[in-house]
Amino acid sequence: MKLIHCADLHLDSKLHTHLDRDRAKRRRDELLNNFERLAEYASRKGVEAVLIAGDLFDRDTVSALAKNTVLSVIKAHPDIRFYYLRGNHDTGDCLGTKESGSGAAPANLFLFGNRWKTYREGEKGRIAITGMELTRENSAGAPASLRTDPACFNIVMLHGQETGGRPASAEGLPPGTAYGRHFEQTFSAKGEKEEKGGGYAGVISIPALRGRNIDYLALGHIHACKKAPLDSRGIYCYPGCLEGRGFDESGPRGFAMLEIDEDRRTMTHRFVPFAQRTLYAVRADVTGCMSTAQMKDMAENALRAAGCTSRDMADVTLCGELEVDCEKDLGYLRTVLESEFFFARLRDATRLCLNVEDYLYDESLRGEFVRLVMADPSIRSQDRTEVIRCGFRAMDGEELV
Ligand SMILES: [Mn+2]
Repeated sequence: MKLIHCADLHLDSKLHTHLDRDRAKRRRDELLNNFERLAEYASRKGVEAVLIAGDLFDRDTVSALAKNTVLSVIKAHPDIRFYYLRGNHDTGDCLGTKESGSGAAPANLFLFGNRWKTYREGEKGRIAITGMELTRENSAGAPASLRTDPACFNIVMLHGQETGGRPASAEGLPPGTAYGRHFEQTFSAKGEKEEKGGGYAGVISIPALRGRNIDYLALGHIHACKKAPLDSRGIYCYPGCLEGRGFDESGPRGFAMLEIDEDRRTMTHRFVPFAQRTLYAVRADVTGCMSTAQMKDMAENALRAAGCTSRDMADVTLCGELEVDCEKDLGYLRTVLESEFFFARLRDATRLCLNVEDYLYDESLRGEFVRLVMADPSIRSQDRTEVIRCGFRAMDGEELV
């Protein structure tokens, strides 16, 4: 039996941080459309169940468009069961299925509550999907109250921050996937956002979930993909968000595809990149470049090497050392990159270098200027390179930027 495990779709995110109004709306629509694409992909591949491990929506008040679209996608795929466990961002009745008069939830939508609930899947009913929505009250006691049948293939769904787990294994993850130190950084950046945007984010103790017959712990909350061993029987996985929203979510994004053999209680598990646009944060070393044109080549090469295409979003930081008399126009470079990608951001972290010896015996105006600046006690030594750069620009008739 094939299943998809996704999480953190954050539908209806505002997305105003980097994007202007029109592009933010377009990205919001793309995020929503992803859910439709996901269901169609599932249908095409013969997937029978889709696990949504929380934060399907970015907040409790969901637009009518998002709510209606999600419900109609679920109804349009009656052959797929959708298991939706809410996270810390979508704690309310986001789909409105509990309101009176709004019609019952679709028959193929299965929800969870603040106590463990188990659904049976598979031809023989031997795949058990168990989940609990964590709250301040139930979080600590959740592992101890979990009951599983050791004869089943046990999937357990939870949304929250893991503690006490092992480092991620690189196996099965796409190149560039964050784990280890970078992964932690990704989370702490995200953690701050969760504080502002979401409600209580549960804590999931990995050690407390060992030895509980779990074959697959399907988690949500951390936006970078992570897969690691749980115990001798099972693994745990955060599939990451389905589509990156900010540059702290750069790199491939998607979901986990599971194929379970019910009789043998075995599983294959792989990451499927699925984002419509990917965010790429690259550093381009422009050491030795003497012109904007050369820096543009370096920036484009760095983006191309990372896999960035014109559909994607680029964040370029120029780094390295530049000669003080090089020609560098960030405004032009930014305009070029903006025209090449859906979104581009450019930052300058280069350092200027100046070889005074090159000018010691230079009989030009530049040589005389360098010698004057170097000998002037009123100019602080750390400002000299910048003063010389400005002087050179003035001599070339360029604007002083
Ligand atoms: Mn969350």
